[in-house]
Amino acid sequence: MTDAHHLNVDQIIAREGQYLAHNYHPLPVVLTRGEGVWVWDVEGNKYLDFLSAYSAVSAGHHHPRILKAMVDQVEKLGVPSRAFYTEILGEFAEKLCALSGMDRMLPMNTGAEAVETAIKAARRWGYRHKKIAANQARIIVCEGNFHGRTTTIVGFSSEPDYRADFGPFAGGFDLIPYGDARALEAAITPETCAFLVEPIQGEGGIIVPPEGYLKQVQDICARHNVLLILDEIQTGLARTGRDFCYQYEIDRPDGLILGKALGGGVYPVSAFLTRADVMEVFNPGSHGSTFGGNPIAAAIGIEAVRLMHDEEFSQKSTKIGEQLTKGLSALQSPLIKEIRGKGALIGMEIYAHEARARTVCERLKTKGLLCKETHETTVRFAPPLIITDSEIEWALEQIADALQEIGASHT
Ligand code: IF1
Repeated sequence: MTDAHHLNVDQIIAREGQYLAHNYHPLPVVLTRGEGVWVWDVEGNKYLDFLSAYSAVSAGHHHPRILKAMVDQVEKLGVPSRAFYTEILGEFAEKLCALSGMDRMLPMNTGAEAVETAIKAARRWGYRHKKIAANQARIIVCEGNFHGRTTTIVGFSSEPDYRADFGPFAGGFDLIPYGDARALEAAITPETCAFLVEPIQGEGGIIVPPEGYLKQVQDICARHNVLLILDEIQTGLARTGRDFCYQYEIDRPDGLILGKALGGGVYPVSAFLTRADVMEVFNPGSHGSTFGGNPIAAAIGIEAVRLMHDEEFSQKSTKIGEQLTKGLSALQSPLIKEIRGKGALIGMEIYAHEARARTVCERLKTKGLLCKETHETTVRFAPPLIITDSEIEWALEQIADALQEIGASHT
């Protein structure tokens, strides 16, 4: 067993290759420290984090208020399990319900667990309130969806790579095109209990639906007594310029799924929130999690929400989005097919015949900017919401140079 301090980058990467599953294809950089919007690799190179761990690090790395909340709590009480009450979990639940307008919250850890919780709640509500025949409940989802990696969830993914040879899958899901409200109405049957959808598809490529889509699907769901459940694991908590992305169009959904930034960039914290009549389907013993709702998670979640308001992350996110979109559009690069997104969740689509998004990310890494491709042609930009204007300007310069160099290498 070799101590990491005596291995060089290649040896560290090789060791991951030898002892870990190859379920990721990371950029060839070995990170060792993070502070605010900056991260450092083991060779001392500094990088601007333009991915924020897929929006989990909205508050930046190592935010002092998050760290203090975490340490203060863990020094008092860490993980007593839900076999007992704690004073802080109720405070966390009350805060999230007040923030979202939902009645009740069920705390979990990862996003996928909160999505699975929502699926269980919707189905049981379907049987016990909508009187759907036993085991016939159906949930409508969208092509291009990403809701996590469990076998239930990948069972309704439209992405072959996420599903291949992981079957047999749970049934009861119907796929419709994203952004098409009419397709939703056409797909609803008496057995439909819920419509599960992302307000903006993240992994799908930062796909923003047509204006008014959420309002339309909310009206359709209400008319057909179908629960509108929004997965805001990536779009939530100020990432798109509002506390929740749905607030651009509607008051509140019937169900809301949160994760990522709820954990302050240091801890897995997720939650499913919904109406009282839906959440009451859970009785003691019907659902749970060893770590779900532990005091450390609650303390971090409370501070993450406080921080979001105190540091005006939604306003910052809007400004970041405006500056980034304006700057990227001004590049007038022949490689850029489209710039899309909302707030600080931006996708830059590259013409497939010009370059792969991965090539752009690899070139940006050499310039000290870290971001990640999604699929072949989209580069995802999601910087921490504490980033400054000048840091964004610096990032835009690196992006301009990278696109210029890649373009030039073609001629
Ligand atoms: C990976 C990206 C992927 C999510 C939404 C649920 C989950 C996610 C909208 C599940 C998680 C992560 C997972 C990670 C990469 C990243 C991701 F879109 F954010 F980039 F994959 F699509 N709903 N997204 O985005 O939450 O269980 O991971 O906590 O799996 O590669 P989780």
